[in-house]
Order: sequence, then structure tokens, then C-alpha cells
Amino acid sequence: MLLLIFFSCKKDDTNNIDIPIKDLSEQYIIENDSIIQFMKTHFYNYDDFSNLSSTKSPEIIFDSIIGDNLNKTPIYDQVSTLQISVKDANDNDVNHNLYYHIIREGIGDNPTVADSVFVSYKGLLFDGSSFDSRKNPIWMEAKNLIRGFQEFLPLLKKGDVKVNNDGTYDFIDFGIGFVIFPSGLGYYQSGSVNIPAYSPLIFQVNMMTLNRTDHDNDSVLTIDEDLDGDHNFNNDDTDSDNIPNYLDNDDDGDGILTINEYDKNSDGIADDSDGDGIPDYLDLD
Ligand SMILES: [Ca+2]
Ligand SMILES: [Ca+2]
Ligand SMILES: [Ca+2]
Ligand SMILES: [Ca+2]
Repeated sequence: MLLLIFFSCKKDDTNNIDIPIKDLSEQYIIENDSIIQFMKTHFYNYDDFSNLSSTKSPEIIFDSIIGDNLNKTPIYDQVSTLQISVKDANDNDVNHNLYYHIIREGIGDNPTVADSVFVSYKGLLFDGSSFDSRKNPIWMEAKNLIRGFQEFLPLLKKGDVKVNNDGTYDFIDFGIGFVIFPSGLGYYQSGSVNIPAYSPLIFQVNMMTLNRTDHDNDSVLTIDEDLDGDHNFNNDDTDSDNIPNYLDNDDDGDGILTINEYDKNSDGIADDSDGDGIPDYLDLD
């Protein structure tokens, strides 16, 4: 399978310099209109999800509200909205609506946008074609995924594990939902093997389980190394040594490893010896 398609591409990819890249805010308006139009005229197979088995999840299917399906509830009436800010080429913020529907919430913890998740999924275009799917769950790093997929993950909870008499195990009562988002949260102009440029995407996601991540093993979870909270983990580099904090075992570059100055009294709170509001592991004095 084409796992590579999950890795987001830079919008200013110089390989595509000959093709003028569309203005993000204008393109967003066009795609948001098309998403709303799609949601008002389509429904998903919610009847198949009404008596859910705790261990299985049906595959999501979308269809038009016409003919025998005229009485179906449109997706538009079922979704919630999350607003996500995306930087355009001039570093201006453009708010993007991400639409999602939680079919079953799950029973455990929620992942963060920094965690590893064990998920099965199905990706769809508005024409109903599936550009990628995983029936058997796989591990993925949330921070490496396209933004719309990444931001949806924390809205689901993981399931529990049931060990069967024969030693096999099943995930039970895991989170199930779907998300619809414009290309500004996906591949934008770069598209992918099976995804046209400027294409909104739909994903069904089944959230089996997760692992918290601490990529540099410095005792600070990766989610807490995103100091500016923009969900980009590569632009937080306290000591400016070109190693982002989530990969840097000495975040402030003072020669003392973060793990040795983060929480010496083990009270679960980062130490701040001089009380200046900057924790020791990020504080040069
Ligand atoms: Ca860390
Ligand atoms: Ca950041
Ligand atoms: Ca650094
Ligand atoms: Ca240090």
C-alpha cells in the first residue's frame, strides 16, 4: 500500500514551481462550498452502524439522497465542525473548517496530535472511489499525517482489548468516526497517486489503541514539546541548534540533559528554580 501518500507535502514545493499555486483563502472558499453541497446531498450508511458489534466496524459508504433514498438524513445534519488555522504562502492564517461525525466515541483515552495510533481507515473522494484503505489496523505517527487526519484523531477514543479463549485478542468498543476536509488540510496542489490536486478528502477512522510518544526519551512527552501549540513539532527549537525540542535531549543547550533538570523533585511538574515562569529545562539561567 502507498503509505507515502499520508505524508504531507510542503505547499511551496519547488518541484511544482511551473504550476501557479492557487490562493489558499480563495481555494478554501470554493472547496468549503463544495463540501457543504456534498454533505447536503449525500448520506452515509448509518443504518449499518445502528446495532454495532463491539469488535467490528462496517465500512462507510456514501450515496446520493435521490429516489428511494429521499428520506435519508443528510450528512450535513449530522456533522460537527472544528476550525483549524493554516498558513498561506504569505504566512497569513486562513481558517479551515473540518467536518466530522463520531459514530462511536470509544471507551479509553484520546490520542494527541503527537501520539502513535493503531488504526484502520478508509479514504474516499466525493465520487465514492476509495484512494486508500486499511482493513487491518496499522501503527501510524499522528504528527506525520496530513493535517486533517491528524487533527481528527484526538476526537476519537481508543478501545479495550479482549483476550479470547484461544489466545487471540480483539479490540472492543473502539472509536469510529469520519472526517471531511478541504485540500488545505490535505495534499493541496500536490495531490497524490490516486488523489487529484485540490481535492477534499473523506476518511473513516477506527481508533483501536494508541501510544504516547516521547521521541527523544527526555521525559517530556512530544505533545508538550510543541511550545507554541501550532501542532507543528519542527518549529520549536529553544536553543536554536536546528534540532527541534522533541528530538533534542538538551532543549536549552546548557549542557544539562533535559531528563536531569525537568523534574528533580518528581512531583510531576517541571521545576522552575528561579521562579521566572520558564522551567529549568528551557531556562539558560
Ligand atoms: Ca521528549
Ligand atoms: Ca510548534
Ligand atoms: Ca534544539
Ligand atoms: Ca538543559
